[in-house]
Amino acid sequence: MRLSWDIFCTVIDNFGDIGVCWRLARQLAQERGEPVRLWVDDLAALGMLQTQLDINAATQMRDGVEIRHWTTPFPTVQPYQVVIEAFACNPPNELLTAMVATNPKPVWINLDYLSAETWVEGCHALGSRHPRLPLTHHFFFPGFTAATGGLLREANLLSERDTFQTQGTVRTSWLAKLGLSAAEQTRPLVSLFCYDNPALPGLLHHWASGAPLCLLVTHGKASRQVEAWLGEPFLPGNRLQRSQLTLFALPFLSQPDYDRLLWACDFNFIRGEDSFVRAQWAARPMAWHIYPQEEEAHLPKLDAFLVRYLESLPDAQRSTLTAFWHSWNQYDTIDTVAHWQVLWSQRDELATHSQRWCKALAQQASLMQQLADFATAKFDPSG
Ligand code: TRH
Repeated sequence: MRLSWDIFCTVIDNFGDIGVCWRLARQLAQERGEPVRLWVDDLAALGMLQTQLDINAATQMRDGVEIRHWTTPFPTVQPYQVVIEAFACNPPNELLTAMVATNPKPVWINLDYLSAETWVEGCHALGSRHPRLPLTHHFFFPGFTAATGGLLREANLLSERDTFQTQGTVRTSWLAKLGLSAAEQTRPLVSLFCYDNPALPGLLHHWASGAPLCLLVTHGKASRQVEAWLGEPFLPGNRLQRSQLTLFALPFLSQPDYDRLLWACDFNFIRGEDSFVRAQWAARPMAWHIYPQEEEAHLPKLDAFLVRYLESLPDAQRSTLTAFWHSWNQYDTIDTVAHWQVLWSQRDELATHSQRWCKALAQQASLMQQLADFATAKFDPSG
């Protein structure tokens, strides 16, 4: 069935909310060829991901998606057949009123945050009646198991990654465009995307005093921390050397180029939600800096993922990765380096594991496909 989609996104902070929404919107438009309107309250944040965006335009088409600035009061529009509110952002009342008046009624879905916790399976796809209006909204949870909504994955993502990773010249020329010399490309490459992390200086110091390594530092919080450690300007395009450690300051990359960065590196530090998923599709070892929440509510979420992710590994590697992820997320300035050393000595086994994990995840239908199947099943053409 052909559908049309309204996606609502408020930008809380960082790039994760809009990163997920923009990726989903593009995939729906490009792979299903269906009308998609993306309503976002902060066009500047989307402008970081889509550099051609006119951040002053109320309406514009980009990559097959109609991008609308979500303003108050909300304009009069006819709702599309599926209304997705990302991360419980509350669609405007004017739209809800229009949904009530629309026949057949749109399918209303709350796309939630990603979590590996087991309760997610019990809540995925449940409906909840609006307290006043004759509308039901459905909770849709991304996840890692068949009882969840799966993960965003474009149809050609893994074949493009394979070409990049196996045909040496594709990777080589992409890294050369980034500014890496042929010699630098042969060194272990590590990408860094993280929140403020007091454990980072110790790692930088360790890398500088160890074997050659190239650190590709993403623009923003990561590059600012590296700059503070270096004690000199570290601006996009800069390359600085500290003993054996080469540090590259990256510009903010497009989402497709950020994927290539993950595919190119031997190890990826990632954070939040979207880069965390993309690192799993990169099939390379990774360390996740989970989005910190009050009262450490994020730590059980971290462990829930570790349990699933490491289930098939022997005890030794399981405890290696767990120890490093814990120390990285608990800002342990003493043990992080020691745990890294053990982890790095097991990087080949961890690389094999990342590939196995990625293959297993790819058996699931993508989040977009599952959303489309769900919306089709819920849409009642008779009203
Ligand atoms: O930016 P984040 O920290 O987003 C977070 C999380 O999503 C968190 O769960 C949420 O509650 C909070 O936002 C509000 O990390 P995340 O999720 O990885 O999103 C980053 C996006 O930015 C992702 O789509 C990848 C993209 N990106 C680029 O396109 N280019 C880049 O150079 C970099 C570093 C990232």
